[in-house]
Amino acid sequence: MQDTIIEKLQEAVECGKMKKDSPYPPALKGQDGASELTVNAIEAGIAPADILNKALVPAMQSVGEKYAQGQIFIPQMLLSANAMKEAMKHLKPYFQCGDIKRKGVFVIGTVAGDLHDIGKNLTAMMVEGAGWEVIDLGTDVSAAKFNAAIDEHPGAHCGMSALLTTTMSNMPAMIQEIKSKHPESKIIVGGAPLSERFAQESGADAYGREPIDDVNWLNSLV
Ligand code: B12
Repeated sequence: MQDTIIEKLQEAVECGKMKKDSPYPPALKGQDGASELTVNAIEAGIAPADILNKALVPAMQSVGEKYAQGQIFIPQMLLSANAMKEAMKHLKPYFQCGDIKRKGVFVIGTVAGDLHDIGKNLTAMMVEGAGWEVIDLGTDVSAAKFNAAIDEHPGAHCGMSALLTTTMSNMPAMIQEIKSKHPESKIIVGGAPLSERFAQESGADAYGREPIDDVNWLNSLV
């Protein structure tokens, strides 16, 4: 019974079924979505940490890998992330009371001067789905804002996104400013115009072409 609910919840998140009345995907019309299945799981006595770690995290891991391999595209990844968020709404109280432990804190933002946030948002949702607490600073974020967020969450790691060749050039100085105040915080950079080589030359600890790269890198730090 418990295994069936976990399996169904994982499937609902993977295929982006948010709620029973959600029209997508048509094949699951009228069936419970991530929201109802999470409630069922809690009522069936499944530990909230197991709901997260045995259903939601594997579902989002699979979604991230399928996206990186070109088997699914941005709209499907967004639907899965939204289904995951529906499930997370019911788990929130258990995070707050400490029943579910997060892996750590990840601070993310789009770099100063840059307003593009679609890739950054996707990355934030995937990292949250992997069991991290995400502090999303939004767009046009300065190094000072990153530093203030790390002050509040000591030991947090950072992610920076840039979509413009003009704003990616702000990254090296921002990374230096953050590293000089918080040498213990690791920084990953991503965004369409970036490359592994640029990340290395900027002083970042890692480069992520896809959100799943960020998830795997963060998990390797735990
Ligand atoms: C949508 C868009 C906009 C929207 C942004 C809306 C929003 N809320 O984000 C608006 C209309 C606001 C906009 C404005 C501008 N834009 Co624009 N925009 C685009 C567009 C069409 C799509 C970008 C996008 O969202 N892609 C989809 C996402 C999912 O991809 P992504 O961000 O790369 O993210 C993926 C990865 O890179 C990775 N990733 C991203 N961030 C991170 C972070 C980490 C840590 C990790 C691990 C991974 C990761 O994960 C994602 C999933 O794979 C691109 C063209 C294109 N085809 O890319 C132009 C584009 C980026 N824009 C461009 C330009 C020039 C501008 C403007 C300067 C236009 C103008 N003259 O005003 C302004 C700049 C405004 C500003 N100050 O930022 C140029 C940039 C050229 C360049 N070489 O710098 C592009 C390439 C268009 C072009 N061909 O000329 N834009």
